[in-house]
Amino acid sequence: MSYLSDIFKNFSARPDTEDGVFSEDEVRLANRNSGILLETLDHDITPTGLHYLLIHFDVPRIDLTAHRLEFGRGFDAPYSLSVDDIRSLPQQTLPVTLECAGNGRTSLSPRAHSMPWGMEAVGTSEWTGTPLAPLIERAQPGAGTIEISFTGTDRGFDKGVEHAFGRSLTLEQIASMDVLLVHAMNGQPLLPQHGAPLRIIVPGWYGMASVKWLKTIEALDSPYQGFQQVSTYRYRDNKNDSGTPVTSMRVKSLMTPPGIPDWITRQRHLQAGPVTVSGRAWSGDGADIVKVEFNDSLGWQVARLAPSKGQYDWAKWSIEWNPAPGEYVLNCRATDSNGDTQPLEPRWDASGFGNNAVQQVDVFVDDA
Ligand SMILES: Nc1nc2c(c(=O)[nH]1)N[C@H]1C(S)=C(S)[C@@H](COP(=O)(O)O)O[C@H]1N2
Ligand SMILES: [Mo]
Repeated sequence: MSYLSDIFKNFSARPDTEDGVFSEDEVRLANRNSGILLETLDHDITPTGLHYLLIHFDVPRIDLTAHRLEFGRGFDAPYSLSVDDIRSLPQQTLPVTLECAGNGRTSLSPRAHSMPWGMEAVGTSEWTGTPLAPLIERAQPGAGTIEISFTGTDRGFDKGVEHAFGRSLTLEQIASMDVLLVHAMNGQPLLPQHGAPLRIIVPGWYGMASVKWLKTIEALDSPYQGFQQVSTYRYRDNKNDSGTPVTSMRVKSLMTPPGIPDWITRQRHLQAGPVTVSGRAWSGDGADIVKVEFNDSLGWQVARLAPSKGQYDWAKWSIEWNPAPGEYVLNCRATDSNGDTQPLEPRWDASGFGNNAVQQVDVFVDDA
């Protein structure tokens, strides 16, 4: 390692946590990675430009016609496919809700020094592509294969370690989770920021598994050692913990904040009288949402639930609310078919992953 590389690695060292005011690093990340606007939660399918973004390094510049997906090392029958080849395979379109594992990070104290998500890192798209499992079978994973790795075109440094963004899944996970190799989002070719020309979608898992700008698929006979799996996406009580892997999305719900906002604080204002409050609820592992409750600080009430379009996308909930003038803190809380319910308080995590605590919306209600 050269002298200059060592200096770079020290320079790129970062504090583990932050409290209070946002650091320059966090503000810079927030300007690059946008979240959904909560007032647009009502769309079953999030309009493409409103889908959240999480890009660790740079959006790579890829020649879309020359790009080939390689089924390489570890396969007995390696081959490669162009985007057109993939378009000519059997096609499937799946509505899938994606959420970033770091969503809700800023409500932890202290918070991890990373992308400062409030609660907006979620969205639902109709993803079109071809099922991944048959393509892997065709490449014939070598004897002793235990995992398949997925590597993107993007490279960068994290904690001084240079790597390409990558993740792995077991063969069983690929088959049982309907993993799709996709080239289109909401009927249009993938946009550069969402992984053009190819990505995978891993329904039910937090977004980090859905590798964008996919370039290489390999068959491994020992556990994958990629940085984003071994060193990043793990639940930990402290940074020295080896932790447990971050996988499926925890049960969660959000509401469209009712009324009209204050420009800067986003606090809500509305007039007394009946109003419909609505929002979304989702969970991982294909679990269904079985209940959503709403609380205007006077007690929990069960909301109406409309079924989702598919197995892996969010459900819509709604409830009539008829507030008297006053100041309210509104909450919503979902329960899934595994019997898991959102906690009232976040559980702390060293990296700020998996915070599914209930949302709080401050509302001021005036005389009609
Ligand atoms: N190659 C690559 N894939 C990636 C990422 C990345 O930085 N590089 N970010 C991951 C994370 S953490 C999330 S939450 C999702 C976000 O997908 P989106 O930006 O299309 O919403 O992409 C995942 N796939
Ligand atoms: Mo993420």
